[in-house]
Amino acid sequence: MKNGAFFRKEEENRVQTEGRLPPGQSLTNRLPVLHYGPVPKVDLGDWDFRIFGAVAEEKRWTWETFRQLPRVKIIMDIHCVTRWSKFDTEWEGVSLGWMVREGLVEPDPDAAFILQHCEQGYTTNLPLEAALAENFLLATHYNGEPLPLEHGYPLRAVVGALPDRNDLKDVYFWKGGKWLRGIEFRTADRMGFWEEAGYHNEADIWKEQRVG
Ligand SMILES: Nc1nc2c(c(=O)[nH]1)N[C@H]1C(S)=C(S)[C@@H](COP(=O)(O)O)O[C@H]1N2
Ligand SMILES: [Mo]
Repeated sequence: MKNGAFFRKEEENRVQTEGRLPPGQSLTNRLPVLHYGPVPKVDLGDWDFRIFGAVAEEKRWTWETFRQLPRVKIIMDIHCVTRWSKFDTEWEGVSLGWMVREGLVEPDPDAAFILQHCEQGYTTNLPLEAALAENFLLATHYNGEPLPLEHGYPLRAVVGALPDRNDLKDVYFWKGGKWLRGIEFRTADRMGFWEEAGYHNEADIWKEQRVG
Protein backbone atom coordinates (compact mmCIF):
# COMPACT_ATOMS: atom_id res chain seq x y z
CA MET A 1 0.00 0.00 0.00
CA LYS A 2 1.13 3.51 -0.74
CA ASN A 3 2.20 5.58 2.20
CA GLY A 4 -0.47 8.32 2.58
CA ALA A 5 1.82 11.25 3.30
CA PHE A 6 4.31 10.26 0.64
CA PHE A 7 1.55 9.81 -1.91
CA ARG A 8 0.10 13.21 -1.04
CA LYS A 9 3.43 14.90 -1.61
CA GLU A 10 3.92 13.10 -4.90
CA GLU A 11 0.51 14.24 -6.09
CA GLU A 12 1.25 17.76 -4.95
CA ASN A 13 4.48 17.80 -6.93
CA ARG A 14 2.59 16.63 -9.99
CA VAL A 15 -0.08 19.36 -9.87
CA GLN A 16 2.64 21.91 -9.16
CA THR A 17 4.50 20.81 -12.30
CA GLU A 18 1.24 21.08 -14.20
CA GLY A 19 0.86 24.68 -13.05
CA ARG A 20 -2.27 23.93 -11.03
CA LEU A 21 -1.05 24.57 -7.50
CA PRO A 22 -1.63 28.23 -6.57
CA PRO A 23 0.95 29.94 -4.35
CA GLY A 24 0.62 29.16 -0.65
CA GLN A 25 -1.72 26.18 -1.18
CA SER A 26 -1.21 22.51 -0.41
CA LEU A 27 -2.94 19.44 -1.73
CA THR A 28 -5.47 17.51 0.29
CA ASN A 29 -7.14 14.27 -0.75
CA ARG A 30 -10.06 14.66 1.64
CA LEU A 31 -12.93 17.00 1.05
CA PRO A 32 -12.79 19.09 4.20
CA VAL A 33 -16.03 20.48 5.60
CA LEU A 34 -15.74 24.17 6.21
CA HIS A 35 -18.41 26.66 7.14
CA TYR A 36 -19.48 29.15 9.71
CA GLY A 37 -22.28 28.07 12.07
CA PRO A 38 -24.35 24.86 12.16
CA VAL A 39 -25.53 22.70 9.25
CA PRO A 40 -29.08 23.90 8.49
CA LYS A 41 -32.11 21.62 8.52
CA VAL A 42 -33.57 21.41 5.04
CA ASP A 43 -37.16 20.54 4.19
CA LEU A 44 -37.48 20.08 0.43
CA GLY A 45 -41.25 20.60 0.77
CA ASP A 46 -40.86 24.29 1.47
CA TRP A 47 -37.51 24.85 -0.18
CA ASP A 48 -37.25 27.33 -3.00
CA PHE A 49 -34.58 29.02 -5.06
CA ARG A 50 -35.04 32.55 -6.31
CA ILE A 51 -33.29 34.78 -8.80
CA PHE A 52 -34.17 38.40 -8.18
CA GLY A 53 -32.88 41.98 -8.22
CA ALA A 54 -31.56 43.48 -11.45
CA VAL A 55 -33.38 41.06 -13.77
CA ALA A 56 -36.26 41.62 -16.20
CA GLU A 57 -38.43 39.21 -14.24
CA GLU A 58 -37.94 37.57 -10.87
CA LYS A 59 -37.85 33.76 -10.99
CA ARG A 60 -38.62 31.12 -8.40
CA TRP A 61 -38.18 27.34 -8.47
CA THR A 62 -39.44 24.78 -6.02
CA TRP A 63 -37.26 21.70 -5.54
CA GLU A 64 -39.65 19.80 -7.83
CA THR A 65 -39.08 22.29 -10.67
CA PHE A 66 -35.41 23.00 -10.02
CA ARG A 67 -34.45 19.34 -10.11
CA GLN A 68 -35.86 19.06 -13.62
CA LEU A 69 -33.53 21.67 -15.10
CA PRO A 70 -30.80 20.26 -17.33
CA ARG A 71 -27.53 19.64 -15.54
CA VAL A 72 -23.93 19.57 -16.66
CA LYS A 73 -20.87 17.93 -15.11
CA ILE A 74 -17.62 19.73 -14.54
CA ILE A 75 -14.32 18.68 -13.05
CA MET A 76 -12.55 21.49 -11.20
CA ASP A 77 -9.77 22.23 -8.78
CA ILE A 78 -11.02 23.95 -5.64
CA HIS A 79 -8.94 26.18 -3.43
CA CYS A 80 -9.84 27.23 0.12
CA VAL A 81 -8.38 30.40 1.54
CA THR A 82 -7.28 28.37 4.59
CA ARG A 83 -4.70 26.85 2.18
CA TRP A 84 -6.07 23.45 1.21
CA SER A 85 -6.68 22.62 -2.42
CA LYS A 86 -8.46 19.62 -3.83
CA PHE A 87 -7.92 18.62 -7.43
CA ASP A 88 -10.22 17.05 -10.02
CA THR A 89 -13.40 17.34 -7.98
CA GLU A 90 -16.53 16.37 -9.91
CA TRP A 91 -19.66 18.49 -9.64
CA GLU A 92 -22.98 18.31 -11.41
CA GLY A 93 -25.57 21.02 -11.55
CA VAL A 94 -27.17 23.88 -13.41
CA SER A 95 -25.07 26.51 -15.13
CA LEU A 96 -26.12 30.09 -14.44
CA GLY A 97 -24.50 31.12 -17.73
CA TRP A 98 -26.71 28.58 -19.50
CA MET A 99 -29.81 29.99 -17.75
CA VAL A 100 -28.98 33.44 -19.06
CA ARG A 101 -28.11 32.25 -22.58
CA GLU A 102 -31.38 30.30 -22.74
CA GLY A 103 -33.37 33.32 -21.56
CA LEU A 104 -34.58 31.66 -18.33
CA VAL A 105 -33.03 34.62 -16.58
CA GLU A 106 -32.66 38.02 -18.21
CA PRO A 107 -30.21 40.32 -16.45
CA ASP A 108 -30.85 44.06 -16.67
CA PRO A 109 -28.41 45.72 -19.08
CA ASP A 110 -26.60 47.36 -16.16
CA ALA A 111 -26.41 44.26 -13.95
CA ALA A 112 -22.73 43.68 -13.14
CA PHE A 113 -22.57 41.66 -9.89
CA ILE A 114 -24.32 38.87 -8.07
CA LEU A 115 -24.85 38.22 -4.38
CA GLN A 116 -25.51 34.63 -3.30
CA HIS A 117 -28.00 34.25 -0.44
CA CYS A 118 -27.76 31.09 1.66
CA GLU A 119 -29.59 29.56 4.62
CA GLN A 120 -28.84 31.30 7.89
CA GLY A 121 -27.73 34.51 6.21
CA TYR A 122 -24.41 33.49 4.62
CA THR A 123 -23.77 35.65 1.57
CA THR A 124 -20.98 35.96 -0.94
CA ASN A 125 -20.54 38.17 -4.00
CA LEU A 126 -18.98 37.87 -7.46
CA PRO A 127 -18.78 39.90 -10.63
CA LEU A 128 -21.59 38.79 -12.94
CA GLU A 129 -19.06 37.80 -15.58
CA ALA A 130 -17.48 35.27 -13.18
CA ALA A 131 -20.85 33.83 -12.19
CA LEU A 132 -21.80 33.29 -15.83
CA ALA A 133 -18.52 31.56 -16.66
CA GLU A 134 -17.95 27.82 -17.04
CA ASN A 135 -16.21 27.46 -13.69
CA PHE A 136 -19.27 28.51 -11.70
CA LEU A 137 -22.07 26.03 -11.15
CA LEU A 138 -25.27 25.70 -9.12
CA ALA A 139 -24.41 22.21 -7.95
CA THR A 140 -26.78 19.51 -6.79
CA HIS A 141 -24.35 16.57 -6.99
CA TYR A 142 -20.80 15.78 -5.94
CA ASN A 143 -19.04 12.69 -7.32
CA GLY A 144 -22.26 11.45 -8.87
CA GLU A 145 -24.27 11.58 -5.63
CA PRO A 146 -26.61 14.23 -4.24
CA LEU A 147 -24.59 16.68 -2.14
CA PRO A 148 -23.97 15.49 1.40
CA LEU A 149 -25.83 17.67 3.92
CA GLU A 150 -22.64 19.21 5.27
CA HIS A 151 -21.47 20.13 1.77
CA GLY A 152 -24.59 22.16 1.00
CA TYR A 153 -27.52 19.85 0.26
CA PRO A 154 -29.65 20.31 -1.74
CA LEU A 155 -28.01 23.14 -3.67
CA ARG A 156 -24.76 25.05 -3.47
CA ALA A 157 -22.67 27.23 -5.70
CA VAL A 158 -19.21 25.97 -6.61
CA VAL A 159 -16.43 27.95 -8.14
CA GLY A 160 -13.02 26.58 -9.00
CA ALA A 161 -10.30 26.33 -11.58
CA LEU A 162 -10.64 24.39 -14.82
CA PRO A 163 -7.13 23.09 -15.52
CA ASP A 164 -6.97 24.08 -19.19
CA ARG A 165 -8.74 27.41 -18.96
CA ASN A 166 -6.30 30.17 -18.14
CA ASP A 167 -8.73 32.73 -19.52
CA LEU A 168 -11.16 32.34 -16.60
CA LYS A 169 -10.98 34.12 -13.27
CA ASP A 170 -10.18 31.67 -10.45
CA VAL A 171 -11.33 32.55 -6.95
CA TYR A 172 -11.17 30.98 -3.51
CA PHE A 173 -13.86 28.48 -2.60
CA TRP A 174 -15.62 30.69 -0.05
CA LYS A 175 -17.22 32.35 -3.10
CA GLY A 176 -19.34 29.21 -3.49
CA GLY A 177 -22.23 29.39 -1.02
CA LYS A 178 -23.53 26.15 0.47
CA TRP A 179 -27.31 25.76 1.12
CA LEU A 180 -27.97 28.29 -1.59
CA ARG A 181 -31.48 29.78 -1.70
CA GLY A 182 -31.16 32.77 -3.95
CA ILE A 183 -29.06 34.80 -6.30
CA GLU A 184 -29.52 38.54 -6.37
CA PHE A 185 -28.41 40.29 -9.55
CA ARG A 186 -27.04 43.75 -8.79
CA THR A 187 -25.90 46.88 -10.56
CA ALA A 188 -23.59 47.79 -7.66
CA ASP A 189 -21.30 45.39 -5.83
CA ARG A 190 -22.16 44.42 -2.27
CA MET A 191 -19.75 42.46 -0.14
CA GLY A 192 -20.73 39.14 1.40
CA PHE A 193 -20.11 37.57 4.80
CA TRP A 194 -16.36 36.91 4.60
CA GLU A 195 -15.69 39.88 2.34
CA GLU A 196 -17.24 42.14 5.00
CA ALA A 197 -15.10 40.40 7.59
CA GLY A 198 -11.90 41.37 5.81
CA TYR A 199 -11.35 38.74 3.15
CA HIS A 200 -10.31 40.10 -0.24
CA ASN A 201 -13.25 41.09 -2.43
CA GLU A 202 -11.65 39.78 -5.62
CA ALA A 203 -10.15 36.62 -4.11
CA ASP A 204 -7.89 35.72 -7.05
CA ILE A 205 -6.10 32.48 -6.10
CA TRP A 206 -3.12 33.14 -8.40
CA LYS A 207 -2.51 36.57 -6.89
CA GLU A 208 -3.06 35.23 -3.36
CA GLN A 209 -5.77 37.78 -2.68
CA ARG A 210 -6.71 36.31 0.69
CA VAL A 211 -7.32 39.38 2.80
CA GLY A 212 -7.93 42.96 2.27
N1 LIG B 1 -23.46 28.83 3.53
C1 LIG B 1 -22.11 28.77 3.61
N2 LIG B 1 -21.42 28.47 2.50
C2 LIG B 1 -20.06 28.40 2.55
C3 LIG B 1 -19.35 28.66 3.74
C4 LIG B 1 -20.11 28.99 4.90
O1 LIG B 1 -19.59 29.28 5.99
N3 LIG B 1 -21.51 29.02 4.79
N4 LIG B 1 -17.98 28.57 3.75
C5 LIG B 1 -17.26 28.67 2.47
C6 LIG B 1 -15.89 28.21 2.54
S1 LIG B 1 -14.79 29.20 3.35
C7 LIG B 1 -15.45 27.09 1.88
S2 LIG B 1 -13.81 26.68 1.79
C8 LIG B 1 -16.41 26.15 1.27
C9 LIG B 1 -16.21 24.78 1.85
O2 LIG B 1 -17.05 23.86 1.22
P1 LIG B 1 -17.02 22.36 1.74
O3 LIG B 1 -17.37 22.37 3.19
O4 LIG B 1 -18.00 21.64 0.89
O5 LIG B 1 -15.60 21.84 1.52
O6 LIG B 1 -17.75 26.54 1.46
C10 LIG B 1 -17.99 27.93 1.35
N5 LIG B 1 -19.40 28.12 1.40
MO1 LIG C 1 -12.68 28.42 2.72
